[in-house]
Amino acid sequence: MAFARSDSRRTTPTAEPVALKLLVAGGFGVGKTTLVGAVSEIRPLRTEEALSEVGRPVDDTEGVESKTTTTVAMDFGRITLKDDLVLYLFGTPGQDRFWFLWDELAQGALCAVVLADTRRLEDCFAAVDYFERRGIPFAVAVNCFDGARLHDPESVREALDLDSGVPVVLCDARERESAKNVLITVVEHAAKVAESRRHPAAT
Ligand SMILES: Nc1nc2c(ncn2[C@@H]2O[C@H](COP(=O)(O)OP(=O)(O)O)[C@@H](O)[C@H]2O)c(=O)[nH]1
Ligand SMILES: [Mg+2]
Repeated sequence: MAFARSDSRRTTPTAEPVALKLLVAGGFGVGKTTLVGAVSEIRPLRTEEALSEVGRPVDDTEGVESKTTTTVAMDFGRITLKDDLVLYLFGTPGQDRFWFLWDELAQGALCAVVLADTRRLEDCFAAVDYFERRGIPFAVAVNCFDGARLHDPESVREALDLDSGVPVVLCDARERESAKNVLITVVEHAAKVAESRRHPAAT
């Protein structure tokens, strides 16, 4: 599991925080970069590149027409959830042609957030499938874009054919508190999953 202390030789239980790695995944233009930027305490490292004319036919911007940059490698941010818990956020690249980066990014990840846009729900199928297959605990966060028809979490769960234990929450990726709430939800879920894996009989 992904946790590390800055000095593992330290024996006294001082306030060295546990650092966890969390992935933020989902389709192109769903709000991954926005979410990482909204919660990060450090200036998020972004590797955005202007959408090139070459990429235009494959980068489907329908519904996000104002989007002029795209993440080619990843977003990176950090948030202290509690004094003793720091999350390192890695936004995955949303386009299929960057799939080769996912396995590298997923190394050591405790859990993941799959961002979904109900106008293009199918865009997150691949991410859901990826985390299910690898047994990485995840939550689905529906980014409620203005004008998007509001769906209740249960219908999203049904449409994505999610296990009943997978949290589905609504969020606004631009709002720090909303985005933070998503992160807390998924970390708590991951803790529950880890616990049930340690004690399978108890669940
Ligand atoms: N109205 C609205 N726009 C959003 C929201 N989240 C993201 N956006 C916009 O949608 C576009 C795509 O977001 P971005 O974070 O770059 O998507 P990414 O490709 O998943 O990283 C950007 O222009 C954002 O400003 C939201 O909750 N509401
Ligand atoms: Mg992005």
